[in-house]
Amino acid sequence: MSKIEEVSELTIKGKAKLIGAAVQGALDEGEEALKILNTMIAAMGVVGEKFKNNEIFVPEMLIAAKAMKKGVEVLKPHLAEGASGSAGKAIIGTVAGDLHDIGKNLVVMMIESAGFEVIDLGVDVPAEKFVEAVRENPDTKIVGVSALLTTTMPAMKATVEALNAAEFRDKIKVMVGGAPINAEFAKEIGADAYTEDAASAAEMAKKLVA
Ligand code: B1M
Repeated sequence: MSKIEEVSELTIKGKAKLIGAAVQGALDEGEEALKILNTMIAAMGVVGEKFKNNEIFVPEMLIAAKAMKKGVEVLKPHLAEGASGSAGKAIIGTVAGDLHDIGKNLVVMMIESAGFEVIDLGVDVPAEKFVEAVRENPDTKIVGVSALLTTTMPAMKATVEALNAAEFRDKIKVMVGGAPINAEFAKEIGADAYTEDAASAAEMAKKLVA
């Protein structure tokens, strides 16, 4: 089995203690960091399918997520350059009722690497907290909102609506993303941009503040 296949298997099985060495091994074998990351994302897709088919349950999803986080820690220096903060300030969080943070963390990492200073509000963030965070940081240029559940899409709508109603709206750009979100939904709720993945979120953030 190649190291990259091992990374996939260890993610699916949730082997957090072993995955770091496998990721390092894949890097040492010359695999691209982005390919290793995409392998882990695909493995999480397998985990999601298994959950959907009742082959595994929430605890197994959780340990797979822990393994992926460990793997990403090893990859991080190879994916993201040092943050400079020179591109401006970005505030990012996962909406109220939603605890998924792996995708959001990748967005944070890539946007930091694109030169932004990022304030990460974490998960389960109420709409008002996004608004307050911008008020506390009036130099904010980008607000990124993530949602992973169809059931938390209304919370994303409420968050974007709260931001749209705030006095600072013309000073920020609102970006949204996450597996159930698409460009049409983003437009419908009044966000400025939707992107499919973390790398394109960073590209878009740069474009929006240019
Ligand atoms: Co959850 N979960 N989960 N889960 N979970 C999904 C999302 C699900 C699709 C699994 C399935 O059924 N196939 C399903 C949602 C179904 C739906 O909504 N229709 C689901 C469910 C149902 C649930 C619970 C309700 C299960 C339950 O309790 N019965 C529950 C909800 C808890 C809650 O949030 N209130 C739950 C819980 C969990 C865990 C806590 C156990 C764990 C999360 C741990 C964590 O994040 N710390 C978990 C996991 C791991 C998953 C799967 C398996 C993996 C998610 C993931 O990290 N993917 C997931 C299945 C799947 O995704 N295929 C699943 C990898 C990650 C890199 O991708 O987050 O999509 P993603 O991020 C991408 C893009 O979406 C994008 O960029 C990233 C890639 O570059 N992106 C943005 C994300 N945010 C962005 C923001 C942007 C731009 C792009 O701009 C701001």
